[in-house]
Amino acid sequence: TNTQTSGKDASSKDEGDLIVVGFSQVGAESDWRTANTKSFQSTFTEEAGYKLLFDDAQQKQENQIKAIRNFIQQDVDYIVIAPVVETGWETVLGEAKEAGIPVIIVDRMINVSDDSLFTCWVGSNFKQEGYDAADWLAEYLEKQGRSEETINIVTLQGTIGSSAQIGRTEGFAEKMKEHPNWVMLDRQTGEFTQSKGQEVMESFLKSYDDIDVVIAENDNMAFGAIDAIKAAGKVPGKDIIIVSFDAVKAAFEAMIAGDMNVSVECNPLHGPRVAEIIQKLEKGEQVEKLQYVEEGVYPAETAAELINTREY
Ligand code: GZL
Repeated sequence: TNTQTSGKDASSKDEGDLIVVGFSQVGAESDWRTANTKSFQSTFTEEAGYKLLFDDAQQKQENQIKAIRNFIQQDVDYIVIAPVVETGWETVLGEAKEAGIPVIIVDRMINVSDDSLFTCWVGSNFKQEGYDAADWLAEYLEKQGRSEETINIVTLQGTIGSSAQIGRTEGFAEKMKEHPNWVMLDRQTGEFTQSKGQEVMESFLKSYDDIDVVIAENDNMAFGAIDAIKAAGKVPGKDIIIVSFDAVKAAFEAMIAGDMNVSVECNPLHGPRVAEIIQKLEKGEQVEKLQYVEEGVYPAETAAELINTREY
């Protein structure tokens, strides 16, 4: 009879049976990113049959490329990438293809000429999020009887060249054409971080004394803007409307406090979605190339009732 020689109980897997997943994560710049990382770490466990190799690139593409090369060296079974920006991936993805390692893109998108360089992508429709933010603002101003008034807007952009920044900026800009009374005073990147968001908002407040709306392309930059607005003696959520993206728990707290007016959801819980894709690929099944997740818009009046339903 073949007795269990490894000393492990029958349920635990030998190293060899685990599916090895190399995950190149953007960084740890925001609450959204933290939730996204937790989603992967809680999904790709040994109990579930995986070995997760995790790399935090500190928002630098060259670190992501190094990590991907490392995963290729280790001959992982799958490479998952949350790309910090859309361009500059052809070479390293060509190396992964050469090595016969499937690549799954998650969250932001990549811009490549040859889409055989990745198996599939799962993430958000960032342009739609930009549209949703503009539509919410139009409705809010209408309710305030300010549809014809000149509305001065500034935008705290995300990391320039990331799909989230491109989509949100372009989506909002397209909708602005429907509102000739809306003026975009300035747009500058706050790198999706709270500290940079505060710094840029401080400079906007010094340059413009009549800002009506801040579009913050993520909640952490909105939190920084809120602090800067308070420090300037103005009331966020009232003197200056705060429109944000991500809808993380702290955004619901800010809306309950009256500091933020709306947050457009961007769902970070991609771990289970990527695991489902890998399980299909393991069985040799086809997977859809582009997989968009559903999202909502959360205005302040919904915050109190919804905050306890939020997972992140
Ligand atoms: C969006 C994601 C963005 C979030 C930011 O899917 O790429 O990156 O909106 C995060 O909070 O930094």
